[in-house]
Amino acid sequence: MYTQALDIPDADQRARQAMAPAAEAGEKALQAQFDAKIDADRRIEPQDWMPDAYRKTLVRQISQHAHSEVVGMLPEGNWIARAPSLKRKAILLAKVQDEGGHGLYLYSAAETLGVTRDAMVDALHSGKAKYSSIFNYPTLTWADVGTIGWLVDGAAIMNQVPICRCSYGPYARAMIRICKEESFHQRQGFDALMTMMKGTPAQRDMVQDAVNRWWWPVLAMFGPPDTDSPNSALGMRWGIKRISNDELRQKFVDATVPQAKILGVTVPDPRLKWNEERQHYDYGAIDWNEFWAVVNGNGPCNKERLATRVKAHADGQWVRDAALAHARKQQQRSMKEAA
Ligand code: BYC
Repeated sequence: MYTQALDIPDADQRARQAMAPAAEAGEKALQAQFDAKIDADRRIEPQDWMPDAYRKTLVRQISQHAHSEVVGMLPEGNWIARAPSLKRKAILLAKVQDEGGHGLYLYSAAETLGVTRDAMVDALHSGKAKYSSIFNYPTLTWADVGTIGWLVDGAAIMNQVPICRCSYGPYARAMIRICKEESFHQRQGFDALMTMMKGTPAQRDMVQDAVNRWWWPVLAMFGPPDTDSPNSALGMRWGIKRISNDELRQKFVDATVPQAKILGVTVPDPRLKWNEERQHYDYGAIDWNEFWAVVNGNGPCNKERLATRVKAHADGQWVRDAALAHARKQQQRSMKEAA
């Protein structure tokens, strides 16, 4: 489950073997050009030369991100048939469909780096690839659906808006549309919870219970503390990551606590307190043992999520086969017409 070093073609290595010394000088020049572009905050595009480690880091992050969107459809998808009204059902259907779309843009962005979609999907299904820890928690009541929108999508926006300025063009462009849709997702979650908070005591309890269960996993979702984040230094140097895990977590807490007050829910952290000196909220300790257990496949729903995903892929095989057969027929027909 642990590392996600996908076997993408090492084009630079092959080229080096063929033309050793001359190529080395050429590569130094290419590296200098690449560094200058990064320093000038210009975009790297698929046709540009890039160091192999930059390519691999992007494939790792973008494919994990794509998997998170696709697996992220499952916890909420469970509630489509049980939504409390036609309006809520239509909203939830649209949201889950959006997440599928995000996965597709992101797989496409990763494909521009030379990895195939089949390889990425295989890595997810075999348990080799990571996806966000947050989707391994259960959705026990309707309030969980609203809480995912409010907190999980709220966290996603905080993390993803800076990626719109990522140095890799296709990833940055995909993120612009994704972030617009995430804003709608966050708003619909807040709205669903607000409606419940204006309802019966039982509905309010349900919201509080969901917030109690999701708060800490959402804080952990931003990734390990900066001091334990092995990928941050290069991610920052290359302009892939613009704001650190801890800074984003702090921004999220600062933005979300006032929203909790408006909603009328309590944040389940006795150590949460405004710090006048720092001009930020202080918050309690995150359980990093739980986070790593979940990332390592031992969360409450990891096995169920992966099994559901694998089954959905296998069940859809006939659709992919039919689409390919149709495309082949169309191609043959147009070749006949052209002959
Ligand atoms: N879960 O060195 P670090 C969404 C891994 S979609 C699992 O800080 P990096 C949504 C990390 O991969 C949410 N693993 O890494 C969708 C690394 O392992 P590897 C997904 C995690 O890359 C549908 C190791 O821990 N968002 O919100 O610098 C509905 C060390 O971490 C997690 C994205 O993917 C985690 N939470 O920073 C609703 C955004 N955190 O790969 C909502 C794009 C860390 O070395 N990704 N790890 O084996 C990123 O911004 C960054 O990749 C991260 C991690 C901040 C997640």
